[in-house]
Amino acid sequence: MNGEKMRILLVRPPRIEQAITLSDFMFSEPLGLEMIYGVLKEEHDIEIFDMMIEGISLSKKIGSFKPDTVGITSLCIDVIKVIELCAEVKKADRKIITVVGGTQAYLNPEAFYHETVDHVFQSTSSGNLKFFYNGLSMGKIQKADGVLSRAFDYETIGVKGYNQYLAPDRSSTAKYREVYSYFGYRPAAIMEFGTGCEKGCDFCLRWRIEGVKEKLIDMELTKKDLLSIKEPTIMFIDNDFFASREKIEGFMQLVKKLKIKKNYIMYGSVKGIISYKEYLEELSGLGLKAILVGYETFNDAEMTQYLKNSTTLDNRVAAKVLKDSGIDVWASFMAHPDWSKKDFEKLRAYIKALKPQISSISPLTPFPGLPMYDYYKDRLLYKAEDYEKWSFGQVMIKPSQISLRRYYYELLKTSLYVNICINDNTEMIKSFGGKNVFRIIKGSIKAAKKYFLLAYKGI
Ligand code: B12
Repeated sequence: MNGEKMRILLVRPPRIEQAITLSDFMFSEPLGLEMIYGVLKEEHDIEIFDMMIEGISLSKKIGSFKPDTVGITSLCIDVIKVIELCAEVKKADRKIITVVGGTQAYLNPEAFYHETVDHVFQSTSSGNLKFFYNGLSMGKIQKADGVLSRAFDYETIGVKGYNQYLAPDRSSTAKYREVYSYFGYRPAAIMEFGTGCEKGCDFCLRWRIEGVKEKLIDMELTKKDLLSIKEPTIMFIDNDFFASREKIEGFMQLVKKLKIKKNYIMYGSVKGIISYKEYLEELSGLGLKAILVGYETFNDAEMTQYLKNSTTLDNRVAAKVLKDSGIDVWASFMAHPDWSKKDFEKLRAYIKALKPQISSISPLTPFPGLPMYDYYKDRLLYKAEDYEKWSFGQVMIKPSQISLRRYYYELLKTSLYVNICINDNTEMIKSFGGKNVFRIIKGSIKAAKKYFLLAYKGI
Protein backbone atom coordinates (compact mmCIF):
# COMPACT_ATOMS: atom_id res chain seq x y z
CA MET A 1 0.00 0.00 0.00
CA ASN A 2 1.32 3.44 -0.86
CA GLY A 3 -1.32 5.55 0.80
CA GLU A 4 -2.01 6.55 4.40
CA LYS A 5 -3.19 4.07 6.98
CA MET A 6 -6.95 4.54 7.22
CA ARG A 7 -9.27 4.28 10.19
CA ILE A 8 -12.05 1.87 9.30
CA LEU A 9 -15.09 1.26 11.48
CA LEU A 10 -17.11 -1.86 10.65
CA VAL A 11 -20.66 -1.83 11.92
CA ARG A 12 -23.35 -4.43 12.43
CA PRO A 13 -26.69 -2.61 12.68
CA PRO A 14 -28.86 -3.00 15.79
CA ARG A 15 -31.92 -5.22 15.76
CA ILE A 16 -34.92 -3.27 14.62
CA GLU A 17 -37.94 -3.15 16.86
CA GLN A 18 -40.54 -3.69 14.10
CA ALA A 19 -39.22 -6.94 12.69
CA ILE A 20 -40.04 -10.39 13.88
CA THR A 21 -36.60 -11.77 14.49
CA LEU A 22 -35.17 -14.86 16.07
CA SER A 23 -33.29 -12.51 18.40
CA ASP A 24 -32.89 -14.36 21.67
CA PHE A 25 -32.68 -17.80 20.03
CA MET A 26 -29.96 -17.24 17.50
CA PHE A 27 -27.44 -14.53 17.99
CA SER A 28 -24.34 -15.20 16.01
CA GLU A 29 -21.17 -13.25 15.48
CA PRO A 30 -20.89 -10.96 12.41
CA LEU A 31 -18.69 -13.41 10.52
CA GLY A 32 -18.55 -11.28 7.35
CA LEU A 33 -17.16 -8.29 9.25
CA GLU A 34 -14.61 -10.52 10.99
CA MET A 35 -13.42 -11.54 7.52
CA ILE A 36 -13.05 -7.93 6.33
CA TYR A 37 -11.12 -7.24 9.52
CA GLY A 38 -8.88 -10.25 8.80
CA VAL A 39 -8.04 -8.98 5.31
CA LEU A 40 -7.49 -5.30 6.13
CA LYS A 41 -6.03 -5.32 9.66
CA GLU A 42 -2.36 -5.29 8.60
CA GLU A 43 -2.71 -2.16 6.54
CA HIS A 44 -5.32 -0.14 8.38
CA ASP A 45 -6.59 0.70 11.87
CA ILE A 46 -9.81 -1.18 12.02
CA GLU A 47 -12.49 -1.95 14.60
CA ILE A 48 -15.83 -3.78 14.73
CA PHE A 49 -18.76 -2.02 16.40
CA ASP A 50 -21.58 -4.48 17.01
CA MET A 51 -24.71 -2.43 17.56
CA MET A 52 -26.71 -5.53 18.47
CA ILE A 53 -24.74 -5.39 21.70
CA GLU A 54 -23.36 -1.87 22.12
CA GLY A 55 -25.27 0.59 24.26
CA ILE A 56 -23.87 3.76 22.64
CA SER A 57 -24.93 5.45 19.43
CA LEU A 58 -22.97 5.37 16.18
CA SER A 59 -22.34 9.14 16.32
CA LYS A 60 -20.81 8.76 19.76
CA LYS A 61 -18.56 5.97 18.47
CA ILE A 62 -17.60 8.10 15.47
CA GLY A 63 -16.70 10.91 17.89
CA SER A 64 -14.24 8.70 19.75
CA PHE A 65 -12.91 6.44 16.95
CA LYS A 66 -12.78 9.13 14.25
CA PRO A 67 -13.05 6.81 11.23
CA ASP A 68 -12.18 7.79 7.66
CA THR A 69 -14.66 5.23 6.43
CA VAL A 70 -17.58 3.30 7.94
CA GLY A 71 -18.57 -0.10 6.50
CA ILE A 72 -21.94 -1.58 7.43
CA THR A 73 -23.16 -5.13 6.97
CA SER A 74 -26.77 -5.86 6.04
CA LEU A 75 -29.56 -8.43 6.00
CA CYS A 76 -32.98 -8.04 4.37
CA ILE A 77 -34.75 -6.31 7.25
CA ASP A 78 -31.86 -3.91 7.90
CA VAL A 79 -32.11 -1.73 4.76
CA ILE A 80 -33.89 1.27 6.29
CA LYS A 81 -31.74 1.13 9.43
CA VAL A 82 -28.53 0.93 7.39
CA ILE A 83 -29.53 4.00 5.38
CA GLU A 84 -30.36 5.83 8.62
CA LEU A 85 -26.94 4.89 9.99
CA CYS A 86 -25.24 6.16 6.83
CA ALA A 87 -27.13 9.43 7.26
CA GLU A 88 -25.90 9.58 10.86
CA VAL A 89 -22.33 9.10 9.61
CA LYS A 90 -22.66 11.86 7.05
CA LYS A 91 -24.21 14.17 9.64
CA ALA A 92 -21.26 13.59 11.94
CA ASP A 93 -18.79 14.32 9.13
CA ARG A 94 -19.62 14.48 5.42
CA LYS A 95 -16.07 13.45 4.53
CA ILE A 96 -16.46 9.97 6.07
CA ILE A 97 -16.91 7.43 3.29
CA THR A 98 -19.82 5.02 3.73
CA VAL A 99 -19.71 1.45 2.40
CA VAL A 100 -22.45 -1.20 2.61
CA GLY A 101 -21.98 -4.96 2.17
CA GLY A 102 -23.55 -8.23 3.33
CA THR A 103 -26.31 -10.58 2.18
CA GLN A 104 -28.80 -7.90 1.23
CA ALA A 105 -26.16 -5.93 -0.71
CA TYR A 106 -25.51 -9.15 -2.64
CA LEU A 107 -29.15 -9.98 -3.33
CA ASN A 108 -30.53 -6.50 -3.80
CA PRO A 109 -27.83 -3.81 -4.06
CA GLU A 110 -30.33 -1.29 -5.51
CA ALA A 111 -31.90 -1.06 -2.05
CA PHE A 112 -28.83 0.96 -1.01
CA TYR A 113 -28.69 3.38 -3.90
CA HIS A 114 -29.08 6.41 -1.71
CA GLU A 115 -27.33 9.76 -1.35
CA THR A 116 -25.83 8.79 1.99
CA VAL A 117 -24.33 5.50 0.73
CA ASP A 118 -21.10 5.98 -1.23
CA HIS A 119 -20.32 2.36 -2.18
CA VAL A 120 -22.13 -0.96 -2.20
CA PHE A 121 -20.06 -4.15 -2.11
CA GLN A 122 -22.28 -6.55 -4.01
CA SER A 123 -19.66 -9.27 -3.83
CA THR A 124 -16.54 -9.42 -1.73
CA SER A 125 -13.13 -11.03 -2.16
CA SER A 126 -9.73 -10.36 -0.61
CA GLY A 127 -8.74 -8.92 -4.00
CA ASN A 128 -11.49 -6.33 -4.35
CA LEU A 129 -11.29 -5.40 -0.65
CA LYS A 130 -7.56 -4.64 -0.80
CA PHE A 131 -7.79 -2.88 -4.14
CA PHE A 132 -10.74 -0.73 -3.11
CA TYR A 133 -9.54 0.26 0.37
CA ASN A 134 -5.96 0.85 -0.72
CA GLY A 135 -7.33 3.13 -3.44
CA LEU A 136 -9.31 5.04 -0.83
CA SER A 137 -6.22 5.37 1.33
CA MET A 138 -4.51 7.09 -1.61
CA GLY A 139 -7.47 9.42 -1.94
CA LYS A 140 -8.73 7.67 -5.08
CA ILE A 141 -12.03 6.01 -5.83
CA GLN A 142 -11.12 3.13 -8.12
CA LYS A 143 -13.54 1.06 -10.14
CA ALA A 144 -13.43 -2.30 -8.40
CA ASP A 145 -15.00 -5.62 -9.42
CA GLY A 146 -18.22 -6.26 -7.51
CA VAL A 147 -18.35 -2.72 -6.10
CA LEU A 148 -21.14 -0.36 -7.12
CA SER A 149 -20.16 3.24 -6.49
CA ARG A 150 -22.38 6.30 -6.46
CA ALA A 151 -19.55 8.27 -8.09
CA PHE A 152 -19.88 5.97 -11.13
CA ASP A 153 -23.68 5.87 -11.13
CA TYR A 154 -23.57 2.36 -9.64
CA GLU A 155 -22.09 0.97 -12.81
CA THR A 156 -21.44 -2.77 -12.56
CA ILE A 157 -17.75 -3.51 -12.76
CA GLY A 158 -16.61 -7.02 -13.71
CA VAL A 159 -18.67 -10.15 -13.38
CA LYS A 160 -20.88 -10.65 -10.35
CA GLY A 161 -19.05 -13.33 -8.38
CA TYR A 162 -19.96 -15.10 -5.16
CA ASN A 163 -18.76 -13.75 -1.84
CA GLN A 164 -15.43 -15.32 -1.03
CA TYR A 165 -15.11 -17.24 2.21
CA LEU A 166 -12.12 -15.55 3.86
CA ALA A 167 -10.22 -16.27 7.07
CA PRO A 168 -12.07 -14.48 9.86
CA ASP A 169 -10.12 -12.82 12.67
CA ARG A 170 -12.24 -13.78 15.64
CA SER A 171 -10.19 -11.66 18.05
CA SER A 172 -11.89 -8.68 16.39
CA THR A 173 -15.06 -9.44 18.33
CA ALA A 174 -13.33 -10.58 21.55
CA LYS A 175 -15.26 -8.15 23.75
CA TYR A 176 -18.62 -9.39 22.44
CA ARG A 177 -18.04 -13.11 22.14
CA GLU A 178 -19.47 -14.11 25.47
CA VAL A 179 -22.92 -13.09 24.23
CA TYR A 180 -22.92 -14.85 20.84
CA SER A 181 -25.07 -17.94 21.06
CA TYR A 182 -27.04 -20.49 19.13
CA PHE A 183 -30.25 -21.44 20.83
CA GLY A 184 -29.32 -23.04 24.17
CA TYR A 185 -25.60 -23.02 23.46
CA ARG A 186 -23.84 -19.93 24.75
CA PRO A 187 -21.21 -18.89 23.93
CA ALA A 188 -21.16 -20.34 20.43
CA ALA A 189 -19.15 -19.54 17.30
CA ILE A 190 -20.23 -19.98 13.68
CA MET A 191 -18.16 -21.15 10.74
CA GLU A 192 -18.55 -22.81 7.37
CA PHE A 193 -16.94 -26.05 6.14
CA GLY A 194 -18.22 -26.04 2.57
CA THR A 195 -20.10 -23.44 0.52
CA GLY A 196 -22.89 -23.83 -2.04
CA CYS A 197 -25.90 -26.12 -2.19
CA GLU A 198 -26.95 -28.54 -4.90
CA LYS A 199 -30.52 -29.04 -3.65
CA GLY A 200 -32.08 -26.05 -5.41
CA CYS A 201 -35.26 -25.80 -3.30
CA ASP A 202 -37.55 -23.22 -4.82
CA PHE A 203 -38.13 -21.09 -1.72
CA CYS A 204 -34.49 -20.95 -0.64
CA LEU A 205 -32.08 -18.06 -1.03
CA ARG A 206 -29.03 -19.86 0.15
CA TRP A 207 -27.99 -21.66 -3.01
CA ARG A 208 -28.59 -18.39 -4.79
CA ILE A 209 -26.16 -16.69 -2.41
CA GLU A 210 -23.46 -19.35 -2.49
CA GLY A 211 -23.98 -21.13 -5.80
CA VAL A 212 -25.28 -24.52 -6.90
CA LYS A 213 -21.97 -26.30 -6.54
CA GLU A 214 -20.85 -27.70 -3.19
CA LYS A 215 -17.24 -26.70 -2.56
CA LEU A 216 -15.18 -27.50 0.49
CA ILE A 217 -13.42 -24.51 1.97
CA ASP A 218 -9.64 -24.60 1.83
CA MET A 219 -8.54 -27.15 4.46
CA GLU A 220 -5.66 -25.01 5.77
CA LEU A 221 -8.02 -22.10 6.37
CA THR A 222 -10.54 -24.40 8.09
CA LYS A 223 -7.86 -26.00 10.24
CA LYS A 224 -6.47 -22.66 11.45
CA ASP A 225 -9.93 -21.31 12.06
CA LEU A 226 -11.10 -24.38 13.99
CA LEU A 227 -8.04 -24.14 16.22
CA SER A 228 -8.60 -20.44 16.84
CA ILE A 229 -12.15 -20.89 18.12
CA LYS A 230 -12.26 -20.78 21.91
CA GLU A 231 -16.00 -21.28 22.36
CA PRO A 232 -17.20 -24.76 23.37
CA THR A 233 -19.85 -24.81 20.62
CA ILE A 234 -19.61 -24.33 16.85
CA MET A 235 -22.63 -23.89 14.63
CA PHE A 236 -21.80 -24.76 11.02
CA ILE A 237 -23.69 -22.51 8.65
CA ASP A 238 -23.25 -24.89 5.66
CA ASN A 239 -26.50 -25.26 3.81
CA ASP A 240 -26.29 -29.07 4.04
CA PHE A 241 -23.53 -30.68 6.04
CA PHE A 242 -24.80 -34.02 4.78
CA ALA A 243 -24.17 -33.08 1.16
CA SER A 244 -21.61 -35.80 0.46
CA ARG A 245 -19.65 -38.65 1.95
CA GLU A 246 -16.44 -36.75 1.19
CA LYS A 247 -17.63 -33.79 3.25
CA ILE A 248 -18.71 -35.79 6.30
CA GLU A 249 -15.60 -37.97 6.30
CA GLY A 250 -13.37 -34.92 5.76
CA PHE A 251 -14.87 -33.28 8.82
CA MET A 252 -14.61 -36.36 11.00
CA GLN A 253 -10.98 -36.97 10.06
CA LEU A 254 -10.10 -33.35 10.74
CA VAL A 255 -11.61 -33.08 14.23
CA LYS A 256 -10.09 -36.42 15.15
CA LYS A 257 -6.67 -35.39 13.86
CA LEU A 258 -6.80 -32.04 15.64
CA LYS A 259 -8.29 -33.72 18.75
CA ILE A 260 -10.96 -31.04 18.97
CA LYS A 261 -13.77 -31.79 21.37
CA LYS A 262 -16.66 -29.40 21.03
CA ASN A 263 -20.40 -29.31 20.62
CA TYR A 264 -21.41 -29.05 16.99
CA ILE A 265 -24.65 -27.92 15.41
CA MET A 266 -25.27 -28.43 11.69
CA TYR A 267 -27.89 -28.06 8.99
CA GLY A 268 -28.72 -31.37 7.33
CA SER A 269 -31.04 -32.21 4.46
CA VAL A 270 -33.52 -35.06 4.89
CA LYS A 271 -32.05 -36.85 1.86
CA GLY A 272 -28.50 -36.46 3.19
CA ILE A 273 -29.42 -37.70 6.67
CA ILE A 274 -31.03 -40.81 5.22
CA SER A 275 -28.22 -41.45 2.71
CA TYR A 276 -25.44 -41.07 5.25
CA LYS A 277 -27.15 -42.36 8.37
CA GLU A 278 -24.23 -44.68 9.10
CA TYR A 279 -22.14 -41.65 10.16
CA LEU A 280 -24.58 -40.35 12.75
CA GLU A 281 -23.35 -42.45 15.64
CA GLU A 282 -19.74 -41.47 15.15
CA LEU A 283 -20.66 -37.83 14.57
CA SER A 284 -22.62 -37.89 17.81
CA GLY A 285 -19.55 -39.30 19.58
CA LEU A 286 -17.45 -36.49 18.14
CA GLY A 287 -19.81 -33.91 19.61
CA LEU A 288 -22.66 -33.38 17.11
CA LYS A 289 -25.50 -32.24 19.34
CA ALA A 290 -28.22 -30.99 17.04
CA ILE A 291 -29.20 -30.99 13.38
CA LEU A 292 -31.38 -28.31 11.86
CA VAL A 293 -33.67 -30.01 9.38
CA GLY A 294 -36.17 -28.45 6.99
CA TYR A 295 -39.15 -30.82 7.11
CA GLU A 296 -41.27 -27.99 5.63
CA THR A 297 -44.73 -29.57 5.44
CA PHE A 298 -47.04 -32.56 5.92
CA ASN A 299 -48.30 -32.19 2.35
CA ASP A 300 -46.55 -33.87 -0.61
CA ALA A 301 -48.08 -31.58 -3.23
CA GLU A 302 -46.39 -28.67 -1.43
CA MET A 303 -43.10 -30.59 -1.27
CA THR A 304 -43.32 -30.89 -5.04
CA GLN A 305 -44.21 -27.23 -5.46
CA TYR A 306 -41.15 -26.32 -3.34
CA LEU A 307 -38.88 -28.56 -5.52
CA LYS A 308 -37.82 -30.12 -2.26
CA ASN A 309 -36.61 -33.38 -3.73
CA SER A 310 -37.82 -35.32 -0.68
CA THR A 311 -41.23 -36.49 0.52
CA THR A 312 -43.19 -36.39 3.76
CA LEU A 313 -42.42 -40.07 4.11
CA ASP A 314 -38.69 -39.30 3.83
CA ASN A 315 -39.22 -36.85 6.69
CA ARG A 316 -40.61 -39.67 8.83
CA VAL A 317 -37.67 -41.92 7.96
CA ALA A 318 -35.16 -39.16 8.80
CA ALA A 319 -36.96 -38.43 12.09
CA LYS A 320 -36.69 -42.08 13.08
CA VAL A 321 -33.00 -42.30 12.11
CA LEU A 322 -32.24 -39.17 14.10
CA LYS A 323 -34.25 -40.32 17.12
CA ASP A 324 -32.21 -43.57 17.16
CA SER A 325 -28.96 -41.61 16.97
CA GLY A 326 -29.78 -39.48 20.01
CA ILE A 327 -28.99 -36.27 18.12
CA ASP A 328 -31.47 -33.45 18.74
CA VAL A 329 -33.59 -32.24 15.86
CA TRP A 330 -34.40 -28.59 15.42
CA ALA A 331 -37.00 -28.75 12.68
CA SER A 332 -38.34 -26.00 10.49
CA PHE A 333 -41.69 -25.95 8.72
CA MET A 334 -43.25 -23.54 6.28
CA ALA A 335 -46.88 -22.51 6.56
CA HIS A 336 -48.48 -22.46 3.11
CA PRO A 337 -50.74 -19.46 2.38
CA ASP A 338 -53.55 -21.79 1.27
CA TRP A 339 -53.77 -23.62 4.58
CA SER A 340 -57.08 -23.86 6.36
CA LYS A 341 -57.68 -24.44 10.06
CA LYS A 342 -57.73 -28.16 9.27
CA ASP A 343 -54.31 -27.96 7.62
CA PHE A 344 -52.81 -26.39 10.73
CA GLU A 345 -54.35 -29.28 12.70
CA LYS A 346 -52.68 -31.71 10.28
CA LEU A 347 -49.37 -29.95 10.76
CA ARG A 348 -49.66 -30.26 14.55
CA ALA A 349 -50.41 -33.97 14.23
CA TYR A 350 -47.50 -34.43 11.83
CA ILE A 351 -45.07 -32.63 14.15
CA LYS A 352 -46.35 -34.77 17.00
CA ALA A 353 -45.42 -37.86 14.98
CA LEU A 354 -41.98 -36.55 13.97
CA LYS A 355 -41.34 -35.30 17.51
CA PRO A 356 -38.41 -32.94 16.93
CA GLN A 357 -36.92 -31.30 20.02
CA ILE A 358 -37.64 -27.82 18.67
CA SER A 359 -39.95 -26.70 15.85
CA SER A 360 -40.06 -23.37 14.12
CA ILE A 361 -42.89 -22.54 11.75
CA SER A 362 -42.48 -19.64 9.35
CA PRO A 363 -44.93 -18.39 6.80
CA LEU A 364 -43.88 -19.09 3.20
CA THR A 365 -41.90 -16.01 2.12
CA PRO A 366 -41.59 -15.35 -1.63
CA PHE A 367 -38.52 -13.16 -1.34
CA PRO A 368 -38.11 -10.58 -4.14
CA GLY A 369 -36.05 -12.14 -6.91
CA LEU A 370 -37.37 -15.67 -6.34
CA PRO A 371 -39.69 -17.04 -9.05
CA MET A 372 -42.23 -17.46 -6.30
CA TYR A 373 -42.33 -13.67 -5.91
CA ASP A 374 -43.94 -13.28 -9.34
CA TYR A 375 -46.24 -16.23 -8.73
CA TYR A 376 -47.67 -14.67 -5.56
CA LYS A 377 -47.36 -11.03 -6.66
CA ASP A 378 -51.12 -10.38 -6.67
CA ARG A 379 -51.56 -11.76 -3.19
CA LEU A 380 -48.68 -9.93 -1.51
CA LEU A 381 -49.60 -7.98 1.61
CA TYR A 382 -46.53 -5.75 1.42
CA LYS A 383 -44.34 -4.16 -1.21
CA ALA A 384 -40.80 -5.34 -2.02
CA GLU A 385 -39.56 -2.05 -0.55
CA ASP A 386 -41.23 -2.64 2.81
CA TYR A 387 -37.88 -4.05 3.86
CA GLU A 388 -38.66 -4.35 7.56
CA LYS A 389 -41.49 -6.76 6.79
CA TRP A 390 -39.31 -9.30 4.91
CA SER A 391 -38.20 -11.03 8.09
CA PHE A 392 -39.33 -14.57 7.23
CA GLY A 393 -41.48 -14.30 10.35
CA GLN A 394 -44.24 -12.06 9.02
CA VAL A 395 -47.09 -13.33 6.85
CA MET A 396 -46.40 -11.84 3.39
CA ILE A 397 -48.99 -13.66 1.23
CA LYS A 398 -52.68 -13.14 1.82
CA PRO A 399 -54.10 -16.43 3.14
CA SER A 400 -56.81 -17.85 0.90
CA GLN A 401 -58.74 -20.11 3.29
CA ILE A 402 -58.85 -18.18 6.54
CA SER A 403 -58.53 -14.56 7.60
CA LEU A 404 -55.11 -13.10 8.25
CA ARG A 405 -56.00 -12.76 11.90
CA ARG A 406 -56.97 -16.42 12.11
CA TYR A 407 -53.78 -17.36 10.24
CA TYR A 408 -51.57 -15.59 12.79
CA TYR A 409 -53.58 -17.17 15.56
CA GLU A 410 -53.00 -20.65 14.07
CA LEU A 411 -49.27 -19.95 13.67
CA LEU A 412 -49.01 -18.85 17.26
CA LYS A 413 -51.13 -21.71 18.56
CA THR A 414 -49.11 -24.29 16.60
CA SER A 415 -45.76 -22.89 17.76
CA LEU A 416 -46.81 -22.85 21.39
CA TYR A 417 -48.49 -26.27 21.23
CA VAL A 418 -45.60 -28.09 19.55
CA ASN A 419 -42.88 -26.46 21.61
CA ILE A 420 -44.57 -26.53 25.00
CA CYS A 421 -46.95 -29.50 24.98
CA ILE A 422 -45.16 -31.98 22.73
CA ASN A 423 -41.54 -31.45 23.68
CA ASP A 424 -40.07 -32.69 26.86
CA ASN A 425 -38.96 -29.43 28.46
CA THR A 426 -37.21 -30.96 31.43
CA GLU A 427 -34.85 -32.54 28.90
CA MET A 428 -34.14 -29.07 27.57
CA ILE A 429 -33.37 -27.69 31.03
CA LYS A 430 -31.02 -30.62 31.59
CA SER A 431 -29.05 -30.00 28.43
CA PHE A 432 -29.04 -26.18 28.31
CA GLY A 433 -29.18 -25.20 31.98
CA GLY A 434 -31.83 -23.05 33.66
CA LYS A 435 -30.27 -19.70 32.68
CA ASN A 436 -30.25 -20.51 28.97
CA VAL A 437 -33.76 -21.92 29.08
CA PHE A 438 -34.90 -18.71 30.78
CA ARG A 439 -33.31 -16.69 27.93
CA ILE A 440 -35.10 -18.85 25.37
CA ILE A 441 -38.44 -18.53 27.16
CA LYS A 442 -37.99 -14.75 27.32
CA GLY A 443 -37.33 -14.75 23.55
CA SER A 444 -40.36 -16.95 22.86
CA ILE A 445 -42.61 -14.64 24.87
CA LYS A 446 -41.30 -11.65 22.91
CA ALA A 447 -41.94 -13.38 19.55
CA ALA A 448 -45.34 -14.69 20.70
CA LYS A 449 -46.31 -11.18 21.79
CA LYS A 450 -45.55 -9.86 18.30
CA TYR A 451 -47.65 -12.62 16.68
CA PHE A 452 -50.41 -11.99 19.17
CA LEU A 453 -50.47 -8.29 18.30
CA LEU A 454 -50.49 -9.08 14.57
CA ALA A 455 -53.33 -11.55 15.11
CA TYR A 456 -55.21 -8.97 17.17
CA LYS A 457 -54.78 -6.22 14.61
CA GLY A 458 -55.42 -8.64 11.74
CA ILE A 459 -53.21 -6.63 9.42
C1 B12 B 1 -25.39 -16.40 10.79
C2 B12 B 1 -26.70 -15.90 10.26
C3 B12 B 1 -27.38 -14.96 11.03
C4 B12 B 1 -26.81 -14.37 12.30
C5 B12 B 1 -25.99 -13.11 12.07
C6 B12 B 1 -25.74 -12.69 10.66
C7 B12 B 1 -25.05 -11.35 10.51
N1 B12 B 1 -24.49 -11.06 9.40
O1 B12 B 1 -25.03 -10.54 11.40
C8 B12 B 1 -28.12 -14.06 13.11
C9 B12 B 1 -28.46 -15.30 13.90
C10 B12 B 1 -28.06 -12.86 14.04
C11 B12 B 1 -29.09 -13.89 11.95
C12 B12 B 1 -30.26 -13.23 12.07
C13 B12 B 1 -31.19 -13.08 11.04
N2 B12 B 1 -31.12 -13.66 9.83
CO1 B12 B 1 -29.64 -14.77 9.26
N3 B12 B 1 -28.39 -15.98 8.62
C14 B12 B 1 -27.24 -16.38 9.04
C15 B12 B 1 -26.64 -17.45 8.10
C16 B12 B 1 -26.88 -18.81 8.73
C17 B12 B 1 -25.18 -17.26 7.77
C18 B12 B 1 -24.78 -15.84 7.39
C19 B12 B 1 -23.29 -15.73 7.35
O2 B12 B 1 -22.65 -15.50 8.36
N4 B12 B 1 -22.69 -15.97 6.18
C20 B12 B 1 -21.26 -15.99 6.02
C21 B12 B 1 -20.72 -14.58 5.91
C22 B12 B 1 -19.22 -14.62 5.81
O3 B12 B 1 -21.28 -14.00 4.76
P1 B12 B 1 -21.68 -12.46 4.65
O4 B12 B 1 -22.21 -11.94 5.92
O5 B12 B 1 -22.49 -12.27 3.44
O6 B12 B 1 -20.24 -11.73 4.43
C23 B12 B 1 -19.51 -11.78 3.23
C24 B12 B 1 -19.83 -10.61 2.30
O7 B12 B 1 -21.21 -10.29 2.24
C25 B12 B 1 -18.99 -9.49 2.82
N5 B12 B 1 -19.56 -8.48 3.72
C26 B12 B 1 -20.44 -8.64 4.72
N6 B12 B 1 -20.66 -7.48 5.35
C27 B12 B 1 -19.89 -6.56 4.76
C28 B12 B 1 -19.72 -5.21 5.01
C29 B12 B 1 -18.83 -4.49 4.23
C30 B12 B 1 -18.61 -3.05 4.52
C31 B12 B 1 -18.12 -5.11 3.16
C32 B12 B 1 -17.18 -4.33 2.34
C33 B12 B 1 -18.32 -6.46 2.88
C34 B12 B 1 -19.19 -7.17 3.69
O8 B12 B 1 -17.95 -10.11 3.55
C35 B12 B 1 -18.08 -11.52 3.63
C36 B12 B 1 -16.97 -12.15 2.86
O9 B12 B 1 -17.29 -12.55 1.61
C37 B12 B 1 -27.50 -17.22 6.81
C38 B12 B 1 -27.79 -18.49 5.99
C39 B12 B 1 -26.59 -18.91 5.21
N7 B12 B 1 -26.12 -20.11 5.45
O10 B12 B 1 -26.08 -18.14 4.43
C40 B12 B 1 -28.79 -16.60 7.35
C41 B12 B 1 -29.46 -15.46 6.54
C42 B12 B 1 -28.38 -14.51 6.11
N8 B12 B 1 -30.32 -14.83 7.52
C43 B12 B 1 -31.45 -14.47 7.05
C44 B12 B 1 -32.49 -13.89 7.82
C45 B12 B 1 -33.83 -13.72 7.14
C46 B12 B 1 -32.28 -13.47 9.14
C47 B12 B 1 -33.31 -12.79 10.06
C48 B12 B 1 -34.12 -11.69 9.42
C49 B12 B 1 -34.19 -13.93 10.61
C50 B12 B 1 -35.21 -13.49 11.63
N9 B12 B 1 -36.46 -13.39 11.24
O11 B12 B 1 -34.85 -13.24 12.74
C51 B12 B 1 -32.41 -12.25 11.21
C52 B12 B 1 -32.12 -10.75 11.05
C53 B12 B 1 -31.13 -10.20 12.03
C54 B12 B 1 -31.51 -8.86 12.53
N10 B12 B 1 -31.12 -7.81 11.85
O12 B12 B 1 -32.17 -8.75 13.52
C55 B12 B 1 -31.55 -14.75 5.56
C56 B12 B 1 -31.18 -13.46 4.81
C57 B12 B 1 -32.16 -12.95 3.79
C58 B12 B 1 -31.66 -11.62 3.25
N11 B12 B 1 -32.09 -11.30 2.07
O13 B12 B 1 -30.92 -10.88 3.83
C59 B12 B 1 -30.48 -15.88 5.40
C60 B12 B 1 -29.85 -15.95 4.02
C61 B12 B 1 -31.18 -17.20 5.77
C62 B12 B 1 -32.37 -17.50 4.88
N12 B12 B 1 -33.55 -17.34 5.40
O14 B12 B 1 -32.24 -17.90 3.77
N13 B12 B 1 -28.65 -14.52 10.84
